[in-house]
Amino acid sequence: DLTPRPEDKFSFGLWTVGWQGVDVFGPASRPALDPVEAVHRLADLGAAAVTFHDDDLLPDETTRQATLDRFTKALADTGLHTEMVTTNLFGHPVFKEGALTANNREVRRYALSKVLRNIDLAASLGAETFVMWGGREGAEHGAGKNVRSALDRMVEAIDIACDYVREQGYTMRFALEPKPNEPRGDILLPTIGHALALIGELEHPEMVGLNPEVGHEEMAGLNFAHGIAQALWHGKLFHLDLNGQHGPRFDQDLRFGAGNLRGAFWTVDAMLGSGTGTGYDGYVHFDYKPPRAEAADGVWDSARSCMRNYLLLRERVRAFRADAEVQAALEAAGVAALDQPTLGAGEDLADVRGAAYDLETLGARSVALEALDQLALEHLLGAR
Ligand code: GLT
Ligand code: MN
Ligand code: MN
Ligand code: MN
Repeated sequence: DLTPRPEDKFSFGLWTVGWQGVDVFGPASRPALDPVEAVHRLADLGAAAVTFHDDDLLPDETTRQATLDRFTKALADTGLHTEMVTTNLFGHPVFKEGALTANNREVRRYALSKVLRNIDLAASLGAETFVMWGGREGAEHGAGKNVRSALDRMVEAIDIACDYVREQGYTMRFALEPKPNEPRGDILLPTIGHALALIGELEHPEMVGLNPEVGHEEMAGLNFAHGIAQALWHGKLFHLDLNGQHGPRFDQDLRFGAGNLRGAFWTVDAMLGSGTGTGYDGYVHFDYKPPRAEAADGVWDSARSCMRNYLLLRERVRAFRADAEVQAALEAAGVAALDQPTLGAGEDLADVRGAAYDLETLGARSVALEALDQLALEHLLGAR
């Protein structure tokens, strides 16, 4: 069934459907979208939750409480949940040279205060996840950033935020979002792997995981399905950002399913844990930008399409995994044999080193991978 339902746990950033189309070549092409309207529209389309940056919802101190009241009423009226909150540490010129890792200490302290205030807001709304995307944490110039010090300051800020959450008795977890570049020439924590390694240096690593985005990994030429499979293997896929991207170029933030469609198929397969037994059970969060050319109708068409494409791909993935011919092809490819440890119980290295290996036969063996992959393509193309 291709109707989005709350149990599908679809979620959208207010900044996605609310993007006005401002880019480096021109101003807004669409009017501002009231967050209350966004909540109602998304609920009507079948979403379960929304997410936002502090400044998306509450850009202005004088209207802060009134907006918050209208927003929480809209949530109550629709049953939508705020599952994730994040902090805008990139828009204001004060963050032009970085936020939590700016060279300027005043800026770092201001950024930290903005994060702490926003953690309180996230907790008051019951958000489970707090995302940290460091779009301005990086550099364009080789000598202008001491990378070791920047990583020290990043760890310091995350440790402080974790301590604060513990002291307040909040239950939310943090999710780091990697991105290789844009807006900075080179961003710190550019990929899933870099971010995973940083988590190992934290005081409370159990509180911190990842929020990987399809397009960001693909900008770096990486395989997103493999990236989230590894994050799952580490127990670190706390959240994710689904969208579309055509290979290494500027961040396109296409609707999910556009761009690398084959990658999207394997992404859904990895999320369902179908090849591995361990999947993702968090919110299915879309972080995309309705193209600047679209008017309001196109905004809602694209939001609807993100969910529909996910459901279509889920249907295709399930059909692929349930197909008896696919199971035979998996068998022929020996995929399950990799589950077996390389050394058997009670064996020692002499068993491995002393054995005779028939390299001729092993070198000539069938791996049967093309046949298996063609079955996946046939399912993706609707031919099976
Ligand atoms: C910004 C960025 C996204 C991040 C958001 C979280 S903001 O739109 O392009 O990838 O997920 O700060
Ligand atoms: Mn501590
Ligand atoms: Mn992006
Ligand atoms: Mn994102």
